[in-house]
Amino acid sequence: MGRRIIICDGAESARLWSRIGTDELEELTWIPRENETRARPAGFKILQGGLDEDAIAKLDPAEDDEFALVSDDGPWTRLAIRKIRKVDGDASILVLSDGLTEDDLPHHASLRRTGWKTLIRDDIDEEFAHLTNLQRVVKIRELLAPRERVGILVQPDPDPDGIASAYALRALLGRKRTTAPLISFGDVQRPENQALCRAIGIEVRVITPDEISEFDALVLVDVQPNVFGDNAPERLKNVDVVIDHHPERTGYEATIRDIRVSYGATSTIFTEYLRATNTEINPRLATALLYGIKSDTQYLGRETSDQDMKSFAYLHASHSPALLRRIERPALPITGLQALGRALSKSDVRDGIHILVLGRVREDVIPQVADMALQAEGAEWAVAVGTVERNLVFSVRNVGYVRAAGEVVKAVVEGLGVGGGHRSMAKGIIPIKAFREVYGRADRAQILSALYDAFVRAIHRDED
Ligand SMILES: [Mn+2]
Repeated sequence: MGRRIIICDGAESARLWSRIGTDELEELTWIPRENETRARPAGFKILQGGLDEDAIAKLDPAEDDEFALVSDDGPWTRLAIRKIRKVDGDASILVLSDGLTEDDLPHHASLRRTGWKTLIRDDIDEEFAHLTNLQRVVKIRELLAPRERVGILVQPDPDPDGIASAYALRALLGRKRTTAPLISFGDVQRPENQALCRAIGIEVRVITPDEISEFDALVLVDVQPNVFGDNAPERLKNVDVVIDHHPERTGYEATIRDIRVSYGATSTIFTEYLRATNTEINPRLATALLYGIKSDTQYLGRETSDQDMKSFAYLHASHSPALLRRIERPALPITGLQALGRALSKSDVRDGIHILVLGRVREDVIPQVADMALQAEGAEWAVAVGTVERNLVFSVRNVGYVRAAGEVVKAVVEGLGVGGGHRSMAKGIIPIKAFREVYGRADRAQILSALYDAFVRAIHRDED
């Protein structure tokens, strides 16, 4: 590695440089301004002969050496660049100046300019943001420390953002499941979310509204009391802490509330809390929060803030890819894979639609098969159908640049069942009885052809 030849214009520039700390690779020189002859900054040598090619040549710059010029003086800097170029026509030069812009400098291919303010301002703002978060956590800890049992309440059938946030809160409070259980009025339903709970070792305790009085403190994460409806227990009208990113609601009291509507995920708020307090984020916690942000923002898609991006990047460095894979691709039962094998042997892609009819399977197999089916060559739409209890349950995926999956599924189930979803993924349920009434039989061949026709119609509706 080459040296860095630092040339400072006057003692003040040199002192600024020494304040950021010097590196042993750096050759520190300065050129005194008038009346500065005795004020030698520590570690700096005078560039003997001043701004002159002979003086620069004496530094004996090698090919991989780099120069930095520190000055706010236009003529000084332009002269310095000219002299350096005389010694080395394609020298690399960094100009550090708050007073000069690119327009003040001659064109030189290997030249960059930046200023102290540019380098420091954002970091200062970030430090203040950390300080605000630190203060928040201090208040929350103060409030909850004397309480014996803290209930961390998430929404019924909590999503990854809620689960990860609750897990992070417990880490922040330094508590265990006995003194800070994760509670909900409804169990975790989706297989990925169950996999998340297993992976990080968190248990969601389903409680009845009456049981809420067992807790000495109540913290709501990723939810506000209003979603529990008018019949919610009285205790929910006055809670201790609310930390959320959904639009702020009224009609309840909270001693501390931290609601950040511009954030894509509550997990982002908790990542900031953890960073501000220098709390260790182990791979499990990092993975949970990363997955919380990823799923709430649909992989940093719509409604993602800068803060979500920053937290995601921060967590990415310490998350466990193996653990994330286990959450996102929960284990499939062998019977599910065998059903997939049978379905694949009868499948093809027609008009960009790939349908796999699985027969009777565990419900969580269906969305995973749909994900996989979209990988078939030529497929723009993938549909996986399974029989679960007395229903046909199907998951739909598309490539994203076609009609929204949610709309298509609504059209497919119209008059037969229920369904809906997002732009690129959706789910539908048709009772087998209703299917039979319309199509006569409910065998594989009939399901395949009926769904194929229904999807073609729904996808191309109002096209002509
Ligand atoms: Mn959320």
